[in-house]
Amino acid sequence: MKQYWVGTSWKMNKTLAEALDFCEILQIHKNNIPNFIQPFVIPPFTTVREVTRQISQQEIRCLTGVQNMHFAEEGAFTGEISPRMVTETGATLVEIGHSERRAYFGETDITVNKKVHAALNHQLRPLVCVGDELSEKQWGASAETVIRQMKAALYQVAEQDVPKVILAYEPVWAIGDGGIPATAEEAAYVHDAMRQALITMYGAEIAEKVTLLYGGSVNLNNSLELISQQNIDGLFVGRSAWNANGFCALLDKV
Ligand code: G2H
Repeated sequence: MKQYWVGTSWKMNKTLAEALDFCEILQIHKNNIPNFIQPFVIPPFTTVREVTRQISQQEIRCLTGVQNMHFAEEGAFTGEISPRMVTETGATLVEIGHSERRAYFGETDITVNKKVHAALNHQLRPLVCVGDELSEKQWGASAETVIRQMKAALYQVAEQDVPKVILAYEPVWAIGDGGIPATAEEAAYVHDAMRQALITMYGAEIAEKVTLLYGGSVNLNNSLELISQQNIDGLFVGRSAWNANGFCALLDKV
């Protein structure tokens, strides 16, 4: 049976107490999570270790990840976190290249690719975000933009490692307050193009194993239609899932 991924990045939200409250509600809900869903939570660095510990202790079938990571092993990189530090938290996913990091923190296609390699070298699964700007959508260049970012992220990744990389299509125009969620048709169009590009690059067998998520203003009203699209393998949710009951409601709906 196909596995659907449904997860949330908390972005820069939640104190430790708030993070633990979230875990408590998730624990109450854990037996309702169907086997065909792989939930995941991506807290800030300050709470990821404790969240991972709680999830494991309470035997909740949920993965955790971090929102960023440096590609270097160690060194004079003030404010950064290394791959080994991430591994030590117990998290197994590394979000890379979110549009907020590309826009505000100088993330580029090149640093995204370096981080993908660093994550794989440390047995962490990269969750790479790609997305078109509104202008690129208006030019009719959504698919080209996303495929270019995807190719850069996967540059020189060994074929056997490609299925370990999770790709999230997050249109920049759909993200956050004021974002307009992509319609199921718009999302499907780009996801189909991504899958087709992966087939051309690696062949159908590998391409079909790559998990393609959609993110950007996902909510209870649009989640089912989005995830029903053939090449959408899951949802990456922000605001609608920051509240634990909201997250659980989304898990229930899929
Ligand atoms: C996009 C998304 C989280 P939101 O960044 O993946 O956030 O659902 O709040 O648009």
